[in-house]
Amino acid sequence: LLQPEAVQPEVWLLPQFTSAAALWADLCAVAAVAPFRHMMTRMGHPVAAAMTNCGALGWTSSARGYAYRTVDPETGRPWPPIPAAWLALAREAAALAGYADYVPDACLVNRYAVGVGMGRHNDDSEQDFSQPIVSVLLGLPTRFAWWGDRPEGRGRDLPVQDGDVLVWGRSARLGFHAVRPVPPGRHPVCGEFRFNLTFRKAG
Ligand code: MD3
Ligand code: FE
Repeated sequence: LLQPEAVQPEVWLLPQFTSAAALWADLCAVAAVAPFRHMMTRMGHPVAAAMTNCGALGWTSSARGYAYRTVDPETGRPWPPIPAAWLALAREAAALAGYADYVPDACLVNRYAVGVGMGRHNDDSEQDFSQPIVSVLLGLPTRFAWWGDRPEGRGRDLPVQDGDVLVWGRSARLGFHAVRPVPPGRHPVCGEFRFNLTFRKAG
């Protein structure tokens, strides 16, 4: 359990806490029920990362804006449940970072092809900012960028790789962050992709 120097207090990195190999079967099962798709932004552009969800609530974006939904708008069915092993992993990581009895109700699964990243933003669509976000990094390595409360300048980079887990909350919960474009490569399990599982208490 580390607090990387590049980022602010209340950001915890658990290097090599899991692996894509350990979570891959569950990832395929989730994607079989709720396929990856490129959601639309309010501005009418497709989001570069492909996304799906599991859990009671799923994060969605459309021309009408962002929303957590109980039903997958693509299939008309509820999102699949969070796999038991994923929930245990997220709860264990949160506990190590000082959050007892973390109960996420949403898991956003992002899939990035080589060259794809995510622009600067903060995660503010949730109801309860007292609960942390747990992020599980799978597949190709990349760099996260972190600004904290003030989104100015280029931000500071944090290299991340398969199996790393990041927990952030409290004073860091509304911090601005981004994902740098994924460098070319091939991961033995994920191929030419990186995946990110983001656990939240959304409702
Ligand atoms: C915390 N997802 O879905 S967490 C998101 O790679 C999102 O898909 C990221 O941002 C992804 O809203 C993973 C974002 C993140 C990035 C850098 C950080 C959190 C950070 C740096 C320090 C602390
Ligand atoms: Fe985010």
